[in-house]
This record gives sequence, structure tokens and C-alpha cells, in this order.
Amino acid sequence: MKTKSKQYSARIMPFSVFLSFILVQLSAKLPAIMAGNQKEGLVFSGVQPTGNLHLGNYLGAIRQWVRMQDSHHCIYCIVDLHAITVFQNPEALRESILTTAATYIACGVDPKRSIIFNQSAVPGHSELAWILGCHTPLGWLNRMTQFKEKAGKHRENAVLGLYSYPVLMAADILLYKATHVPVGEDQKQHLELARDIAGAFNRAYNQDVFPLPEPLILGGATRVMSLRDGSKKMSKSDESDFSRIHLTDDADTIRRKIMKAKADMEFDGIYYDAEKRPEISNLLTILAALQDVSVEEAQKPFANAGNKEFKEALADVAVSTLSPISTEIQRLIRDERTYLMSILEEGADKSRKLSEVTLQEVHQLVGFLA
Ligand code: AQP
Repeated sequence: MKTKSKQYSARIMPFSVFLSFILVQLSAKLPAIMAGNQKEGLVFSGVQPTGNLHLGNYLGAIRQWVRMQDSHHCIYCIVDLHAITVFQNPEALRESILTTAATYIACGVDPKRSIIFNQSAVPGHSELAWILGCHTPLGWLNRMTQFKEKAGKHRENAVLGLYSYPVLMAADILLYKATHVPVGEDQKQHLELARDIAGAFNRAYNQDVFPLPEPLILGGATRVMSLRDGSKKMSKSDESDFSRIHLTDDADTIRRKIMKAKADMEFDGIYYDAEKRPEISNLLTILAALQDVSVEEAQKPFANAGNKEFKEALADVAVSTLSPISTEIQRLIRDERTYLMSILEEGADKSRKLSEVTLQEVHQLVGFLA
């Protein structure tokens, strides 16, 4: 048996070395193949389909994605594997995946220029997550603040997926050898971990397999806060619907939520002071980001204004930016379900092909039979 296996490995050795060489060459060129010479690198990012996307997702992530399509080749994923780290109603999840695809497109992600797909359609994400998990010390995961926040007091009952979430996120990015990852501020720590994991893997096999992905935390609103509590991040999972503006909200709803937003009453005029006036400062940050100007610029007209006047002006700006997006999401969901499905299938096909190149290289390196 021993002799047989030796003969077998002797026979396949030259081919396996050759294959390894080809794969390493191909894989090293992945960003270049994707990006073309004139582009600056490969972008990967995603949102969880855990409910309707909100203004924080838009200003912190998706608006940056849209802008990056000009300079980078882009892969935008609907991270449904991440979504099930918290139990999801299956029917609601299916619907949310389609609504998220519609939201990306309505916000300006162009399926002709960017790959859009749902994560579970490409098995390489889970597979690479396992392999990377075998190179990730527990001590690194124990530092993740998002796990601590989400698991809360019931840490012992938290599921393994919630704990290993950042490893899956590293796999998402490294599977495509992405060079840049535009995210909101809350994802900074996970991105740093992805870089550490990439470095650990490269060192283990003494090869530059994975580029260290650069976090891009861009725009004036990298951490949009809840409209009900200026100390909490705007989030899909907040119990209060009035804490966030959904990208599916109609004009009246947007207006109502802004007019009801918590704002201090004890100060004169409207000006930015994150410590003393967190809610007004959050609203000013939102206004500045929507207008694409600095906070100083945005607050100028309101030096002597009251809350009502300021909120009315903010509502006008928010409605004019967000309600066309909302109308387009509703149209796509109502009339274009087949189109949305076809975009996701096409995106998954492309992603699968790209992911296989990296996976074969990884298999070869860790010692699996090719
Ligand atoms: N409030 C926010 N301000 C700026 N950026 C934000 N992002 C999320 N919330 C804000 C950014 O949006 C992208 C996708 O986020 P996600 O859906 O994958 O996960 P999340 O950060 O956990 O978002 P939520 O809304 O808080 O979801 P739930 O409630 O389901 O946990 C990321 O780039 C994120 O930084």
C-alpha cells in the first residue's frame, strides 16, 4: 500500500507542480483580470439581507460602492450566510435577498459594471471560511467587539456562526483577492482581522497568496446614529422603526421620521457638538453627507434657526435624494423579479468561476489532492 501510494505521488508530482505553478500565476493575476489595466484594484463589499436597508447602509457603504465603479472593478455581495447568524424567517429572508438586490441597483450599482450576487450561491465562501478558521487563533476572535455586543449577556447561548462571523467575512474578501473594502466605521475591526488572517495564511505557506485588503471608510457619514438615540448606531435590528430611515420609505414616512427625530431643545441655534448635542450633530452629519458638503458648510444657514426649521430643511433634502431610490426599489420588486433573479444568477456564475481559481491555489498550498 505504502509503495503504491509512493508510486502514485511520484507519477502525479510533475503535473501537480505544473498545476500549482499555473494556478499561482493565474491567481496572482486575479485582480488584474477583473480590473483591467486602467483600474486601481478590486473592490469587495456586502450588506446582510436582514431587513430593509437604511440610511446608514446607504451613506456608510452603498453610496461609496456606486462611486467606486468608475475607478475599480467591483463585486457587491448580498451576504445571506452572515444573515443567518441570527435566526431569520425563511420566507422573509428570501424576499429580503431580492429586495437587497433591488436596493443595490436602485442606489446606482450597475450590474453591467459590477458583479452582484448572493453569498450562499457560491460555496467557496463557506469553504474558504473553514480553511481560514483553521489559521485563526481564538484570541483574535475573542477581541471582536461586535460579537460581545450582539451576544450580550447570553454569551453561552450565542451560536458558533455569530462568533466566527469575522472569519467568514475575511473569506468573502480574500476569495476574490480584493484589494479594497468600502465599509462603515463599525466594520473597521473586522477588516483589521481580515488583514491579520491574510497575513497569517501567507506566512504559514511562505507565499504572498492574499493581498492585505485596505479598508475604505469614506464619506462624511461613516457612522450614522439612531434617530431616537444619538449614542446608538442606526441599525436594521433596532426595535423602533422611527430610529432609522429605510431606503424603501416613501416621502411622507421620511418626512415624519425626521420631524419626530430626537433633538435637544435647550440650545439656541443649530450647530455641531457631538458630545453635548449628539442628536443634532447626527442630523447635521446626515444633512452634510446628503448634500456632499462639510458639516461646517451644512450648518451655516441654521446658525439662528430652531429645530423645526432645520428639520424641515433636512427632510426636503432627504426626500429629494431618497424617495427616487424608494420608488425604484418598489418598481423593481413589483415588476422585475425575473430580471433581479437573472442578475443574481449571472453574478453567482461569474463569482463561482473567480472563486475556483483561488480555492484551487489554496487547496494546493494546504496539501489537499487538487
Ligand atoms: N449606522 C451606520 N452608519 C454607517 N454605516 C453603516 N453600516 C451599517 N450601519 C451603518 C454599514 O453598512 C454595511 C452593511 O452593514 P450590514 O448590514 O452588513 O451589517 P451591520 O453593520 O450589522 O448593519 P446593521 O444595520 O446594524 O444590521 P443588523 O441590525 O442586522 O446587525 C457595512 O459596511 C456597515 O459598516
